Amino acid sequence: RASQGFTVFFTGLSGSGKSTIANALMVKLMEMGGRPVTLLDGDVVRKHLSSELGFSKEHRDINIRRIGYVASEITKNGGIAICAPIAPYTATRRAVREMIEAYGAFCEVHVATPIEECEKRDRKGLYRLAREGKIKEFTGISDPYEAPTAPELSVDTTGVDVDNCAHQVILKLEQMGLI
Ligand code: GGZ
Repeated sequence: RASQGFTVFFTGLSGSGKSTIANALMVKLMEMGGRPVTLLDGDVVRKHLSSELGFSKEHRDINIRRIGYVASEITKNGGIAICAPIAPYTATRRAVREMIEAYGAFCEVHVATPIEECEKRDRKGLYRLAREGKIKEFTGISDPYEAPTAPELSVDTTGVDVDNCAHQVILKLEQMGLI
């Protein structure tokens, strides 16, 4: 059904461009009107829903399941949820997919910007701190990132502007019959 709810779930390294693309996508979807759009961004969720959690595998999994639960409720009620956490573990992403597909569609988008590029940008200085050992368990440096093998879409932000990436997501959603 064209009016069913759905979730766009971005996954990728810190600094890969998830939040920026997610924001641009939110604006585009809001402009189209119709369903309400809710953005569940990584840092915002950590501030409001997961402030007690750290970055162990266990805590990351709890964080992602919380995001998945909220997104599944939004999806159930016919809305659009856009999630943008790192979500480094395949099994946890699969669990979230199953939770959401019970109520609507799930579009996983791998923001596959290579770590070299993310580290070169280092917009928040976190890669440097991770290299210096001042941040432990940092994804891609001292903690795993299991890249998705079959995402609905993969985008690389190297040398490509945000708007182009968000547009690729829009085209995919059209192709999936969701918008
Ligand atoms: C990864 C970390 C870490 C560690 C703090 N590893 O670029 P950012 O800053 O704004 O986004 C990252 C964010 C990751 O939170 P998520 O909730 O998306 O992670 S997960 O899905 O794994 O639960 C980064 C910052 O928090 N950050 N320490 N050790 N990223």
